[in-house]
Amino acid sequence: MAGFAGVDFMEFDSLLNDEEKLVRQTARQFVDNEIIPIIEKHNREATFPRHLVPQLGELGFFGANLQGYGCAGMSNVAYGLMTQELERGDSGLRSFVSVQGALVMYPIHAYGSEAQKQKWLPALQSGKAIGCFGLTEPQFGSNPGGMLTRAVKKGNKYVLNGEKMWITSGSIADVAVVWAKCEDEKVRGFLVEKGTRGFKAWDVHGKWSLRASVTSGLSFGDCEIPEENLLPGVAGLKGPLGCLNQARYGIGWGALGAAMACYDTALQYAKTRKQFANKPIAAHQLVQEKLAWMITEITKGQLLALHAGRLKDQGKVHPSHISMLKMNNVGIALETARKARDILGANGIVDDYCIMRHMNNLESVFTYEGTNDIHKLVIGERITGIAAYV
Ligand code: TGC
Ligand code: FAD
Repeated sequence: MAGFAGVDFMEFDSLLNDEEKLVRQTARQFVDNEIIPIIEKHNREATFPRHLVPQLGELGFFGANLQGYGCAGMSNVAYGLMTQELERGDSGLRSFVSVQGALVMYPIHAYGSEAQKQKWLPALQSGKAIGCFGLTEPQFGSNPGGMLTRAVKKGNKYVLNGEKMWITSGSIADVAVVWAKCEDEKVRGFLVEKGTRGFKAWDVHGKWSLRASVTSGLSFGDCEIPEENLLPGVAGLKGPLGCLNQARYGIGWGALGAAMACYDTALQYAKTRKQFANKPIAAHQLVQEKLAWMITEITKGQLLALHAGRLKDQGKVHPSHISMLKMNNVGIALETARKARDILGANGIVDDYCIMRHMNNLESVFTYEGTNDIHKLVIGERITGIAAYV
């Protein structure tokens, strides 16, 4: 079967260089050959396709836009095109790659000691080690500054107590980047290794979204963390929020991949499904309106992502730009999935087609990494100078 040909209504590809196209092609083939054939089974059985982790490492997809320590050092645009293709396969796979690179490798790279970088970055890059990022708590999601998890210094150790919730890859992680408040009320990051006494991880079951991804709760009961496992380079909420910029950027591209998969499926279906006068449903104006809406929003989303990526490569991107990217592209992807599901009629609800899986996944993507409304408030704060969270 021919692989995915891409969605390019307005010569978007003319804006990409050869390296960017090559990275996209590599990710595209990987998704077509390794993810699409197995993903519905994993989604149905709620299992994470862990066997793909070493291959993702070999392809250089973990921490792909970081420099050194075995990382691929690709541009942010190439990185974005890679996450776009992965999410065309499944948001869960893209999520795994986002967490590993943007939320675990990035903080070690940006805030870690040289010893921490040497110990963890090559292992995480290759997929020999898996990481997770613990910021959210049962009572504090959108407002992580309220966190209850505490780290108290005792001699050359920190004693960690608290709970984290909704943590991607939590129970399969070798290392957890955990954010906790210290005695000076500042938030700091700790590398909590698997097997640390008092550290427990369990999985969330019954999810109707991101079923091919591991989502966990973590608890810390008097966990003794050696002081060399503190991330020394940052104190304050800007530490974890700085990591979120990296991950939200990848999601902004990734959501386009899910939207493209839904649009492409709906377009092919509409051209062959016949109703009334033996005409394909694509011949009806109301169906064309939906398809025209989708391709317009995907095209606008591509241009937004590309511009944010170019700004990021030049060191000029602002967190509020990334909020706009994440908010807009996830929003239009979810709406694309809903319209595409409608075009498939009853066939849209079964997993012979990818649409309902993407739609359900995108409900999580809409919420995590800052809910859609939180990103509106970030943009509102940037343009008015007034924070409206409280
Ligand atoms: P606020 O007072 O505004 O800021 C505190 C300090 O942080 C700085 N800051 C940032 N720094 C870097 N990047 C950003 N995006 C930043 N936003 C703020 C700020 O300058 C300040 O620094 P300083 O030096 O003055 O202390 O903080 P606030 O408590 O009012 O919160 C603002 C708000 C609501 C925007 C923030 O809390 C927020 O973004 N909330 C959403 C939480 C969230 O996104 N959680 C995600 C958890 S991880 C996840 O979901 C992973 S999903 C996994 C996957 O991809 O599969
Ligand atoms: P809440 O903060 O309770 O928000 C509920 C509703 O209230 C939302 O509509 C929100 O927009 C609205 N709201 C909140 N505050 C305001 C306000 N000031 N003004 C207006 N409306 C407001 N977290 C991690 O730390 N690591 C992970 O790896 C991770 N992975 C995840 C994986 C999945 C599958 C999911 C679903 C979540 C994951 N999360 C992770 C958690 C995620 O970041 C949070 O769910 C998210 O930040 C929202 O928090 P909440 O669910 O507590 O919702």
